Amino acid sequence: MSKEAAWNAVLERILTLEVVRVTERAAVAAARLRGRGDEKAADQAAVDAMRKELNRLPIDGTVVIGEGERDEAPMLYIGENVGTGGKTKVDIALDPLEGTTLCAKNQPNSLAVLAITERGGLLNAPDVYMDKIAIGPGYPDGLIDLDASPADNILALAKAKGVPVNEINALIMDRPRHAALIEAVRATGAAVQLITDGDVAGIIHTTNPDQTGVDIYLGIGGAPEGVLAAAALRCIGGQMQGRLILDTEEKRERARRMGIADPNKKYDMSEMASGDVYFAATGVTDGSLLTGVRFGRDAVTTETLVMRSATRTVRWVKATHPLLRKFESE
Ligand code: VTB
Ligand code: MG
Ligand code: MG
Repeated sequence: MSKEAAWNAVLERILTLEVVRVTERAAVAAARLRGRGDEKAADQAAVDAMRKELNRLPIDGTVVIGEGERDEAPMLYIGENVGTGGKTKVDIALDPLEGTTLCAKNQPNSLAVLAITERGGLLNAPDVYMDKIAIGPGYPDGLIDLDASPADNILALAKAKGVPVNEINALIMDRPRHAALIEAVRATGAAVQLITDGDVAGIIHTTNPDQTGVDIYLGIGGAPEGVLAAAALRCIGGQMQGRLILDTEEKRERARRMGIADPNKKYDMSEMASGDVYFAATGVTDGSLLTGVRFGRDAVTTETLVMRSATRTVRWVKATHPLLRKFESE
């Protein structure tokens, strides 16, 4: 093995823990502003913190899913270069505070989220809506399909799981745009669990139904969040499809500029996130998968889910941070 290849092999392993620092720091920053009713302040704190820590990573990184275009987002904008540089050229998808409203109201499942993969490995999605469907691992390929009816998907899932349909629980965001979808799922006999926000967490929940009670995710949410969720599922396993909702000429034009030729394309998980994907999510508020940040007398504790697709290793990193100052320093 050449020296460079050997270093890259080491780096690949180190990166798993390095990414944890990034989401931990963003989560702690946001958590300090939990429950204050100020989405913007919490989001900004998470963005600042994530950026500082990202810029310490020994990578030549480009943000491809970020906080928006350069003119509308001063930091972590799409195209921003992060890291200390070097030969490890990667693309990054991030959401320093996924579920800003959840954080502002101190409700479950807001997360600090980051995904890293090789250059070109992430769908460069514009910030529009995406229609999504996802299930966890252990089912035959192609069991669910975005173009099948909700009833067909639910019935196929119940059959494959070997349970009556009324034991299937579908997670859907509570939005007027989902009225027909919710009705169609309920008509099968399945249960619908409504969430106000946070479909990255929602989709990850499908990967562990015994713990979360969620069998399937359906519905329309943010496209950036869709790419992040696909990156997570690439690591844990599961199935996901998404389709951008490009319902105006302006959106189609924005998508074209980002390299999307077919506005109606149905993307599967690997078309949204390919290569060796690293994914980390730290809980900001408590959730069914991750405990949120705790501010104790002598230490801050965090819980992070970190995974790598090449090895399929899934780690839960519970960290105690006695040195509170480290989160304030440059
Ligand atoms: C979606 C969803 C996110 O915000 O972007 C949602 O993907 C916004 O949806 O997880 P609406 O425009 O319908 O409010 C989240 O729930 C939180 O960022
Ligand atoms: Mg955000
Ligand atoms: Mg978000």
